[in-house]
Amino acid sequence: MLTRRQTVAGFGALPLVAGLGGRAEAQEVVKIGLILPMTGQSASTGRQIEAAAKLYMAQNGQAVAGRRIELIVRDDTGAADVTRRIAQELIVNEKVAAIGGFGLTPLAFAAAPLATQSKTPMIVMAAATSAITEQSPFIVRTSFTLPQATQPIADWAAKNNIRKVISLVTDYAPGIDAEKAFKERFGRTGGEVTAEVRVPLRNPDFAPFLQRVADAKPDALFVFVPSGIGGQFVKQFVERGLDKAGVKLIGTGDVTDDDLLNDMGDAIIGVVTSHHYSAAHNSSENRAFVQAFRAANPNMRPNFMAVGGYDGMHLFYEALKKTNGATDGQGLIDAMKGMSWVSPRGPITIEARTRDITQNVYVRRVEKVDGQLYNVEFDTFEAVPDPIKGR
Ligand code: VNL
Repeated sequence: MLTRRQTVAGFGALPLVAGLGGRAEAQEVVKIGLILPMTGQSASTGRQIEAAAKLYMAQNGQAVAGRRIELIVRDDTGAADVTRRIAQELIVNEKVAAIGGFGLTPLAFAAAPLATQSKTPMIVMAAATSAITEQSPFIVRTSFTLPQATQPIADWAAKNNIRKVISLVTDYAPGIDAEKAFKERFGRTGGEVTAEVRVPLRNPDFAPFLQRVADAKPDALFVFVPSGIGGQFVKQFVERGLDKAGVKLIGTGDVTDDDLLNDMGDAIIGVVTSHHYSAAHNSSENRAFVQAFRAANPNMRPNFMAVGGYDGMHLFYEALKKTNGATDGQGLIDAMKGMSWVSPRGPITIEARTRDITQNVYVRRVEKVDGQLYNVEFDTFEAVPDPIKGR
């Protein structure tokens, strides 16, 4: 079933082996290197993406366009200098066809110049500051952007009699993106952000900030904290009695991350957030994804990081099919531009101009379903591009 071009690209370099040994040995290896925080504060992001990437390969096979895909996973511990060193090593020594992962914005920024210099496609599967894709023409993104995820919750708040809001975000680029997007969008509808609070990324203590919120008694608290931190935040929110004081908690779905949600306790029920993925998303694609993910990883529920990793692998596989197995960086990136498919999260597109993702953003409420806490979607904003860069 091979086309002539696949035959040339896949087997041409090893004619003797192909002649003697048959298919398996004849397949030239194509490597993709994932750089992820597997330890440290953001370790759950690394675990989720690795599990999803491996699931994708188990389901779709290791052979693409006559080439054998090899996945390399390296731990950057969440430190940008380590990300940069690993990216260099993977590109120069391992000769990977693409790098992927990038658990936090500063880590994506650290690797971007290397992607440009070496013309290596860089698939951002987690980090979500809008400006990331502008750091290199070789960057594509399968996660989301904070402004994209934030606007729907601002609209929901305005429609639900929320007038005065305090925003509380983690003090780095995606938090600033969320803070600005919420204020701008909520302001358009006559709502008011009465205070903007920023907490440190490393080892945050929310208590002093939450005390300020308790004293000010806004209608709602808008929050962005990165994946992995939501549990600590919610615990302190409840300890301060804010859930009972009538301050509604709203935010992007990072705070009610599926990886942690079920351990947050019933105090989290009723919290409304907007995001691009929930493990409870009601589609046949998602039910199959969640079931397979759980079968391969007992005691783990896929979160939005997992779906970013799964789709990132799909993008790489499909691009390699389009190039008939050719791995030059420009060819692969061009193949990725404009690609659309149905992900477990719903329909998505990698915009050709921005290389960023357009996707549905859902408004969800935490509910108990069969004794488990889930983000249950009840409204959909369809095909939302990153609002800063547009289509
Ligand atoms: C980022 C954005 C990281 C959203 C996250 O979790 C997140 C980032 C680690 O761009 O650093 O949920």
